[in-house]
Amino acid sequence: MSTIHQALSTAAAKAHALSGLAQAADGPTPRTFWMPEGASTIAPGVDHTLDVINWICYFFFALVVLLMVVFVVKYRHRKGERFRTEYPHHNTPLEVTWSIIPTIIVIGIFVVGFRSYLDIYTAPKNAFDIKATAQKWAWQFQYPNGAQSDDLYVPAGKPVRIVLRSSDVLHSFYIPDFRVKRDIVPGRYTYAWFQCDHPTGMPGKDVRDPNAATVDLPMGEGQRHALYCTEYCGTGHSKMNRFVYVLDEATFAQWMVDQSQWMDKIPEEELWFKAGPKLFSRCSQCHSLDGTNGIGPSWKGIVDRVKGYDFVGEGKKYGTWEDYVRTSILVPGEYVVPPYANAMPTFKGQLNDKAIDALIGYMQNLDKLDPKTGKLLPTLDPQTAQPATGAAK
Ligand code: HEC
Ligand SMILES: [Cu+2]
Repeated sequence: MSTIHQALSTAAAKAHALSGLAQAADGPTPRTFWMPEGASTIAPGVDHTLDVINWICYFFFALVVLLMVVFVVKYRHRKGERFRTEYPHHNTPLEVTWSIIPTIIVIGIFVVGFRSYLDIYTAPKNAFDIKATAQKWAWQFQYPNGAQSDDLYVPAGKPVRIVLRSSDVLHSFYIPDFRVKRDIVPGRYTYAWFQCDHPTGMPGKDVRDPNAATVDLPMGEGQRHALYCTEYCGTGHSKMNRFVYVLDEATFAQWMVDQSQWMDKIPEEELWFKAGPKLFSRCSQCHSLDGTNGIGPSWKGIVDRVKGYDFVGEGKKYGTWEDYVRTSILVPGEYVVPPYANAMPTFKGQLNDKAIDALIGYMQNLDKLDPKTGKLLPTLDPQTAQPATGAAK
């Protein structure tokens, strides 16, 4: 299998190089009428297959329409004529021709398609593994050193294998610019792999245009790649939109280290406003701060509400309200707040004690946060969370 694969992919690479379809060394293949830009090593093969099939279709479309017009004119009914020709029943040479030629074409399509298929489905052995967990309605990416992120960050110039799992329903992992799409089935691991040789740089920096001031380039404008969930069978999959950032190897290594330690550098008492808003972005699809109830209850007034539960308090099931909140995050099904469904995913293994402390502090300080964005109020000093200059303490 692997030798066939190697032989075929070498052949494919040679064919692409010869036909000028090889990925340009200086950047992704540009966007075409049919396809977004092609930023992975398999993109040229996929696009080539599509082109071949398209051109065959154009050819036969033109042929059929042309013959139709010619026949309509040539064999049209003329006055006083009953039949212009004998009605033909059978024509062996013609039938053999229209069976053999399409068969050859279809086999050709199969060969071209199978070649890219093998490229797409067989991850190289030295691939860099990143775990992706899909859940209603978010992605969580985990890196070998324990770092986690909501957007996908990958190293440039080496194969990356994404190990996909779902913690609830079917999802589908899709990066159009990489021509990568794979379904995610609960209770099963699936893989997707790609290699992108062109760094996009960190968010907010565009390596291809260092002078570009804006972070929010429109999709397909080159700075970053869109990542979607394409399992459109529930209400929220269409909101699982994220970005892929491709970093050169040194930047990526540094990013992974920083990302795994981002909370360690923040002092305990500053966690709620320095880490809280970022952590809350993982809860905000379901919980609001402004009193609107969504998939889950709003956090407005959560501390008082929770303290009022009859199983919270000294000597009761949860000794303190913090205990209850902590359990809600790690074992959400243990107490399901009526009238809500048991729809919250567990964050066990994803949020450590420090992160949970940050969220508890966050809930205690909701009056200092913008209820719409979940960020610290702009009137407060971002370093101390105290009213900015001059205000009395
Ligand atoms: C997919 C939606 C969803 C996400 C994401 C989510 N939750 Fe929830 N959450 C719910 C639902 C639904 C409930 C109510 C049912 C229950 O108690 O399980 C709930 C309940 C809670 C409760 C109990 C509230 C109460 O009034 O008793 C806490 C605390 C909580 N969530 C914290 C979090 C935190 C912290 C995060 C982010 C790290 C988060 N949730 C992310 C859906 C979600
Ligand atoms: Cu999904």
